[in-house]
Amino acid sequence: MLNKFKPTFSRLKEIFSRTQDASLEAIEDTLIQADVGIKYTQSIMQKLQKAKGDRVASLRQELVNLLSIPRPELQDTPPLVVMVSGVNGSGKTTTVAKLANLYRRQGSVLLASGDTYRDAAHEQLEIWAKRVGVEIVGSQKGQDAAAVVYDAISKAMSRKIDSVLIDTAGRLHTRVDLMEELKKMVRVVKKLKPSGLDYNILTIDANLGQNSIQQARVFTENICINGLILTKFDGTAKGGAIIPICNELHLPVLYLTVGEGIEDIIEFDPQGFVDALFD
Ligand SMILES: Nc1nc2c(ncn2[C@@H]2O[C@H](COP(=O)(O)OP(=O)(O)O)[C@@H](O)[C@H]2O)c(=O)[nH]1
Ligand SMILES: [Mg+2]
Repeated sequence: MLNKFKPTFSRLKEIFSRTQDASLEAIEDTLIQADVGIKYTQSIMQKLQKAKGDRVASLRQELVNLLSIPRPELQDTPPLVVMVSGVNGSGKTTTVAKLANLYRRQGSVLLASGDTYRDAAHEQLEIWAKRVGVEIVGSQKGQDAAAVVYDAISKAMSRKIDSVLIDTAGRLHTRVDLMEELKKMVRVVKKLKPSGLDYNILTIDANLGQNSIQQARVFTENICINGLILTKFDGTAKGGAIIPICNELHLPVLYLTVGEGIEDIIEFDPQGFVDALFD
């Protein structure tokens, strides 16, 4: 995994390379510049002021602690159902394709085209489905997205497909009707699979930094999101916001995405992440 990090988030790494002189001021500057935010920077600095021994080692340990939020426990009731939601352009469709490519290595995958708002949304997902080599339950613009979810899960159950990945329409948190649609999609999953969604994922564009937290809250308050994927991590210098984001939302980061290609997704591991920032 470390190698995969190397060509990416160069800007964040550049910021963290400044901790090498390890003065408290340099560390504090680094954290603020990386968008760790005042609250978490202060709590880290307090720990470091008390810490004995290697200061950078203490910093690394503190970062790992802050990033270690438990992942959802999965029930073994196939099919595995994953839904991906988030605001427009946050990378939902691309992320669904990347996940499909990962899951395909473990079993059969069915995509559900739950974006019934945008023109050609289905076509975009279909191109990915072909490229990855998985099946897709399509939709037409204006169709009820919950009906698409119903069709996909029924099909997966009757054909014993291992996992269903649901793409959704981008929505601003302020659109109440669209939030209701997401809730309905969650309910439909429960109708067919009483344990509900296994992963209810929110994609967050890492370039937004801490500004994403308010938007994200509206999703987490409406539908029980149980994991985050931070997208576009390749281009951001605000990647330190991962700390306030996951701690304020009390949600684990499951993956980072680091490019537009199908392989540009990294399973998130706190220790590996912190090691990559410093090495
Ligand atoms: N650099 C970069 N671009 C990405 C990443 N993920 C998605 N994108 C791009 O962001 C744009 C929006 O992605 P899309 O999946 O269509 O977003 P959606 O509207 O949420 O479905 C597209 O141009 C993607 O290629 C990423 O990890 N890194
Ligand atoms: Mg999309």
